[in-house]
Amino acid sequence: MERYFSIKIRNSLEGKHISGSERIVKESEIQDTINYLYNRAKHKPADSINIKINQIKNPIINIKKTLKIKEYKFDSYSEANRFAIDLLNNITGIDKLRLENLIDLIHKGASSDGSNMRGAMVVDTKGNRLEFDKRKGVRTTEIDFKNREKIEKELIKKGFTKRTADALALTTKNLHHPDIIAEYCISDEPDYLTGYVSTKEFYNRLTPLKEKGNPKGGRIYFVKENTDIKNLYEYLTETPVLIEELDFD
Ligand code: PML
Repeated sequence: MERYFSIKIRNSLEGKHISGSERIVKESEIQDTINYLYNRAKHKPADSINIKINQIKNPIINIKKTLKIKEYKFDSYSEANRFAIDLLNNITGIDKLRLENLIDLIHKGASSDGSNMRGAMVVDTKGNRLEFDKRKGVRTTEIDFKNREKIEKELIKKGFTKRTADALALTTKNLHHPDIIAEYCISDEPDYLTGYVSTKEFYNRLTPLKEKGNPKGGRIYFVKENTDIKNLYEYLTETPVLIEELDFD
């Protein structure tokens, strides 16, 4: 049986993270994948490009379909956030003021020094934050599409972006966990204004969900009360997941 490898690329400038991505591929695809990722990375203003290749040892979970994409357009980011808060209030039961405060933190830089958290906040249905480290949060990794090229082409043909592909894969993995019931996300790219609220069934893509020019961004994972946080971290950071297809009605 062919072995699978995780390939992670990380670009930084003067010690500061700029961007990164990851792939899960068969051994025979490693060389092409590295070439592809390097060719993409070399146009960025980085002074360090780090490529890490590790054999996947944990059993891979295969998910048949992504969440279903639904699109919503708004006149302003405040209107979109009100919609997001209503949706999250319905699903989590957290009161709207608490949701507003949590979302506001993401828009202002949720780490203690006002910068972006590298990972996501984790919030239970009582509105309490559960991250082990509140400056860093938790990062979902070990995730890819089985046939990424085909999926990206399909998404781009329908007017979506490569960022959509990455975000859709990541949030599909998140929502597959029985304790995660919703996710809120805005990009940390100042001019990428589309964000999303995911639920167990839908990837609700909201435009604009942030103010133009704002370099702050991040994610909130909403979880059930009494979630085993250690088990959740293990799933998000160590369990490899491959997704097979997009789900379009
Ligand atoms: C989309 O285009 O569907 C939203 C993608 C959100 C991207 C978040 C990020 O930049 O990490």
